[in-house]
Amino acid sequence: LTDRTVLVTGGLGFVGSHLVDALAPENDVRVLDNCSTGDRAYLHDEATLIEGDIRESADLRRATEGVDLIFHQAAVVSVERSVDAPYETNRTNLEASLELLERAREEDARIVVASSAAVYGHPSELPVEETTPTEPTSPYGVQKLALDQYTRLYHDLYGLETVALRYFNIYGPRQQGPYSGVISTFLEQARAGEPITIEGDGEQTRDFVHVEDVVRANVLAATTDHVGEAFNVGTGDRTSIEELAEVTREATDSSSPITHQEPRPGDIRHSGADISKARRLLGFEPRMGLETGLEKLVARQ
Ligand code: UD2
Repeated sequence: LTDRTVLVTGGLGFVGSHLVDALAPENDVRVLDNCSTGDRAYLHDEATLIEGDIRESADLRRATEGVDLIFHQAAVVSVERSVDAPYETNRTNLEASLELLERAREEDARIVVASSAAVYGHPSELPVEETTPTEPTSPYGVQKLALDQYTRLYHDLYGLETVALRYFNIYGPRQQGPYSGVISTFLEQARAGEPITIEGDGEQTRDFVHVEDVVRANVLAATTDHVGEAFNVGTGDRTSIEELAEVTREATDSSSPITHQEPRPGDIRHSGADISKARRLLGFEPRMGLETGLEKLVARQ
């Protein structure tokens, strides 16, 4: 991908900042971020920061003027937060996102949006295909599903080049904060010698995908002919939370005890992607297995 005028919303965040790092050397990259959970230190020195909020029309307009490609990564990325505040999180995750789709339509820009495995809720089959019924169990999942469907609709109704990427459980450097995902939580606990807190019996499973693989999926989505589509972005492998706790303890040489707490209300039991569609149509192939990914993560901090 070269010589494009690109907007990355949430470009100071976990996925967004890695995406900006990949694009900034060869493209004209703008970042729209409200610096709430993102970090200015992650801004690539060839990228331009527009400090603003996707919920503000004027900020959206400023950020999208003249762009030909948009990666929409800004969101309130938390299932729990959405359960506490469905209306407030909807403003960002759906309403502002819909306005961004409108702006993409005005600019005739391709838009790649971050959807989520949360759209499937408790999946009715495993691994999950894109055609598996969607029945989210949280406001977050409903918001992402509506965005995902609007993304397709903007292609079908208006001919806009759109792609939705249904992220499974992403991990990697720069994932931080109270809602940051189990891998970064376990790593922090193991390093601090504090108990590693498994919620429930630990037999629940997830498909953990490294952020570098997610970045590559986004770049492929930016050039694919298969627009108006949604793709699962995972690895196809599932790991239990119990196993994750043990592997993390070993990788960090930690003596932290592994403890069990109450399960998370409404927690999804098993989640795993069938990535054949992304393989076939995008040419997506995950490169980083969980053990290598964890070792890299441990080594760099
Ligand atoms: C959901 C989505 C994911 C992404 C994310 C955004 C699914 C299957 N996944 O992730 O795609 O959108 O939301 O937030 O819907 N856990 C512990 N101990 C801890 C922390 C977590 O045992 O200290 C467990 C937790 O109960 C769950 C698993 O680890 O069973 C994963 O939790 P998570 O918060 O990392 O992500 P998850 O699956 O809710």
